[in-house]
Amino acid sequence: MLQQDTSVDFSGYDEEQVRLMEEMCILVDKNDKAIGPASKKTCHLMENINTGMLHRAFSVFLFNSRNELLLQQRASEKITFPDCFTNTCCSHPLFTPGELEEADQMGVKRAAQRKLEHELGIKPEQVPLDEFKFLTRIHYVSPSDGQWGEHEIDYILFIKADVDLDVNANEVGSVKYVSKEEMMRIIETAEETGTKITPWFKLIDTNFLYKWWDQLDDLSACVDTETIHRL
Ligand code: DMA
Ligand code: MN
Repeated sequence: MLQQDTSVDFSGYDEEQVRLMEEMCILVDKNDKAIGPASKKTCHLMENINTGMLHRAFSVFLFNSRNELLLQQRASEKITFPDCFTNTCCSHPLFTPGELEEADQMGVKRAAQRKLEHELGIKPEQVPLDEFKFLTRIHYVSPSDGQWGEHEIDYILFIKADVDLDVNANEVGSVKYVSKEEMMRIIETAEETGTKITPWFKLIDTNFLYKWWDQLDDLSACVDTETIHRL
């Protein structure tokens, strides 16, 4: 099952994004038990995903004090799902002691804080670790193109914070705050407007987003730390 990549032709891809493919992600089993490290490249090759390889990820949804969601459009440089619109920030906890920590989902919260700064320039003090609300986990698989794809257990983190942005153009093409009604409209009209949406964001939108959005000021009823939703 722990099949490694042999040779991958990275010609034509962005040099910085190719470098980030060397990051060490956390392989997990279907119950989200950590079973070892593997490079981001290894984890995202369809040839490995097709054998069942699965890794841990997170998706942050950041809302401002007007309850608007910060959307991002992924940069054209991204190797998976370029130019797609998605939630505020997504990535992977790394195979390090700090980001492997499972108590209170501290590992994924640390990774979220790290990537909000890397992708969007948000300073850690504007998104304190104890302000992240872990809601639940989803397990999904989705090809990106022929060679690359996702197969993840994705931790959903909500945070309410008014933040200053300094967008990293290698990661993010554009950003936009949207109200719930604007979000629904973007999704409804995506086909006619040619707006590409990431598969995980579509799944979360369809299954959970609006009921959670209605309870932003008290999310306690939305927390489900036990279930891994297979979508
Ligand atoms: C991976 O996101 C995580 C999910 C939930 C799809 P990504 O491709 O944006 O990761 P990274 O920013 O590390 O490239
Ligand atoms: Mn992934």
